[in-house]
Amino acid sequence: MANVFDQKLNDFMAKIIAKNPSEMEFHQAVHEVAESLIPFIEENPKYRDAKILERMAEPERVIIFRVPWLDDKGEVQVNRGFRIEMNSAIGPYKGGLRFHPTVNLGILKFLAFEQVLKNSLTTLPMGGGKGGSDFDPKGKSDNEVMKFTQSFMSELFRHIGPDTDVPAGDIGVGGREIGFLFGQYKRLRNEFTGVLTGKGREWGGSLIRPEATGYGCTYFAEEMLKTRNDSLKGKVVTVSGSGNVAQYAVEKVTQLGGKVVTLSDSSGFIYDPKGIDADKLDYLMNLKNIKRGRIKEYADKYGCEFYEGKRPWMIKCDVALPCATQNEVNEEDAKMLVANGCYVVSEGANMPSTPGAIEVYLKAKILYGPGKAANAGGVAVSGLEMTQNSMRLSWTREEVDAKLHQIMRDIHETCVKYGKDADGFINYVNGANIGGFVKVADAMIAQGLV
Ligand code: NDP
Ligand code: 2IT
Repeated sequence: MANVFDQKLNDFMAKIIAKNPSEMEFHQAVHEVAESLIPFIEENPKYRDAKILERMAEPERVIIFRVPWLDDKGEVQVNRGFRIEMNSAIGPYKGGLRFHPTVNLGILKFLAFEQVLKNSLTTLPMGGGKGGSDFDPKGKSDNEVMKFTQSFMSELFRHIGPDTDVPAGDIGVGGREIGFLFGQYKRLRNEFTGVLTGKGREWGGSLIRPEATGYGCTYFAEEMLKTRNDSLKGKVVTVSGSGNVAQYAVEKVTQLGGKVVTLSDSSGFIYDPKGIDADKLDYLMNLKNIKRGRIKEYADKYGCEFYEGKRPWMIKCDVALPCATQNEVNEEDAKMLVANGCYVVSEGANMPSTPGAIEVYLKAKILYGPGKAANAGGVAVSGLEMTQNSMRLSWTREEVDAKLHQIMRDIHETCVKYGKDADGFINYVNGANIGGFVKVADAMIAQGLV
């Protein structure tokens, strides 16, 4: 039987690759999902006959546009802007904007494809989308970031809206950028609406949205540990990245009694064996969010080791939380993690593990929570921000955090429901892919050929 599925997977992927040449990350994301789904679809032929997987791999709409702007020297700069409107079967397109020099069509299509399943897993009514630009915010002044962002929104505004498409942040897009984007949208449309999430709390933002992805990823790790009557208390945790997701993962792990010993950025990682406590986290937040400095400065300040150009997976740990970017854990790294005793991987980033790394986790039967389940807390609280905007009221921190925690428990339940193997091992990859797929697929069938 396995051979029949392999053949179908190969045929399906050959078409995806031919149709989307050189979009490697998109191929990778689709392959991982198709591998889980093809056996399920064969058992449920209504999905096969309606060609749901083929339809889901084709964006509903792709918008690509020019973003010209003037830098501080008065020189003209030109970037490229994108918005992938992937799937609106269960709600308006929803997903972040990424500003990073590596951004291209294939990366945004992988992110948008994953977003559709992730948003479905949250239990909230959100379709999937993603966008961004090859603009590099690093080394730019606030004025340059504002100029670029205003130009970006001057085109994007005609494609989005609170009931159509609701962007948010991702790599390189945080509170500052969302503020500039919102201001420009409001100016162009002359309306104050919940068109973006991750807004400031004085102007329609939800409490806990900044914390949500990191907290959610940690709650998901805790839920996985519970299945083995275990918890984060006393665990040594390695975290990569030092941006929004990493910062709040550190905070929540520490609150739950774990000890985080690493952080990284694109220049290398720091190893602080004593643990990153609340005071050190305050320093880090100021360094990264205000000063916009490099992680090495943490090592200089606290007298610990900085490993230039390296990733933290060589450090012995119980739990690893990759919170930086795609493909940051390769097969070698995964082997090193497992050999050093790591038995929990909960992904704050999107697709941080390569297919080879995932194979290592599954073979070793460790607790592995893939990004579309483990990092869904961010978009879940974005969904809660949309709800609060529609009601024109705001919930307290405690209310939002309780809802986030419950959503992460529900996502875990869904993964168990669809991912439990005959021997009791929970394959969260299958669980998240199938669990996310069913609701979207049923909605697509109900809505006819659209
Ligand atoms: P930030 O921009 O706040 O931080 C990104 C961090 O990752 C920085 O430390 C950055 O280092 C590092 N990083 C980025 N690109 C690379 C690279 N190519 N190689 C090495 N390090 C890199 O982004 P977020 O924290 O918001 O996002 C991190 C991950 O989490 C991404 O995969 C994102 O898609 C995912 N995610 C984010 C959500 C959110 O709500 N923000 C929700 C769900 C997932 P440097 O500064 O040196 O570039
Ligand atoms: O990848 C993601 O889920 C995000 N960057 C958050 C998207 C959102 O709409 O909050």
